[in-house]
Order: sequence, then structure tokens, then C-alpha cells
Amino acid sequence: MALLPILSYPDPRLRTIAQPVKEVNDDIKTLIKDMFETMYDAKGIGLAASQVDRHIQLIVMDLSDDKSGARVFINPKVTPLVEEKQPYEEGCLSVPEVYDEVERPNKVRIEALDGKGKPFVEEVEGLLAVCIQHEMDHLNGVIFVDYLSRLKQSRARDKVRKVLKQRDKHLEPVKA
Ligand code: K1U
Ligand code: ZN
Repeated sequence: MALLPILSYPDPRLRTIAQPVKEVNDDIKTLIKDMFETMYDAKGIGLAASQVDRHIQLIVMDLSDDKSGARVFINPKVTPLVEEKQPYEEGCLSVPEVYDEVERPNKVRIEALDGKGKPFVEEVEGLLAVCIQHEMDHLNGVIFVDYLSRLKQSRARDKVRKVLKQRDKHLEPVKA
């Protein structure tokens, strides 16, 4: 298994439109395992393949506290089931330490393939509905800060630069 580097905002590669997965083969299954390892390591609840620079329609998610709720969505289609939108404070592993409210429909239908390539349909609400829409946005090259004001986007860019600098500092080898 491997930890994959996560692209950070405003990396232009995050704007790439993901292509459908043609076959759920061993390469895809290895990528799924690596994405889970990467997501758990980063303390996230979801991860889209776009965020690890793989531009295919693949999402992993686990909303549980104990890694017991692993979910895979391949070639997902998401349809809102309600018109009304509700605010939720979102975060993003590609925009570290930036959190803000985004309004989305609170109930959606998901049609997708699971990690074995088996089709399923599910109607979901709450955090799962929020998270799948956030991850679908990644597959379409959209980042949650796109919904915020220009000022907040500029602040998010500054914040990410600062966080990455700080992370690099901690990774620097100790000089002898
Ligand atoms: O796409 C991603 O980067 C994953 C993202 C998913 C997400 C979280 C909250 C709302 C919408 C989408 C994260 O996991 S951000 C990580 C995080 O800070 C967080 C973890 C648990 C709950 C809430 C936020
Ligand atoms: Zn995200």
C-alpha cells in the first residue's frame, strides 16, 4: 500500500475533468486501497481520485469514527431529490485548514458502481449527501472555495501557502 501526494489548491490539475472508469481491474483496486490509506492518514472522510492526480471517476469515503464505514463510488451520478439547500461547514484535504459554509441539497440519489464493479442505487441525506456532492465537484474540477467570495478565495490561497510552508519546515531534515 502507498500514501499518495494530495494536490493542493490552487493547483490547476484540480480543474481536470475526470473520465469514467472503463473496468474495475486490479490497478483500480490497488488505487482504491492507496486512496483509503491516504484519506485515513490525512484524517479525511472522503477523497476523490482527482485529488491524487488520477483523473478518473472514483471516490472513497468513510464517515465512521473507527474505519468501519469504507465506501467506494465508481462512475457516480448524483441527482438532487429536494430543491431546498442547506448550509454545512465543509473542509477539503486539498485546501488544508480552511473551513466554510456551502449550501447544497440535503437529499440526493446516488447511482454508482461499488469497489467490485457492482451497480447500486441509494438515496442519502445529511453528511453523506454533503460529502458525495463535494467529491462529485472534485471529479468535475470544482473546489468548495469556488462557492465563496473572491476575498475568501484569496484568503484560502494565502492560508494554504502558509500551511504547506509550515509542513515543509517540519519535514526538513535536521542539520548536523
Ligand atoms: O474532499 C476532501 O478533501 C475530503 C473532505 C470531505 C468533506 C468534509 C466535510 C464536508 C464536506 C466534504 C474532508 O474529509 S475534509 C477533512 C475534515 O476536515 C473533516 C473531517 C471530518 C468531518 C468534517 C471535516
Ligand atoms: Zn475536497
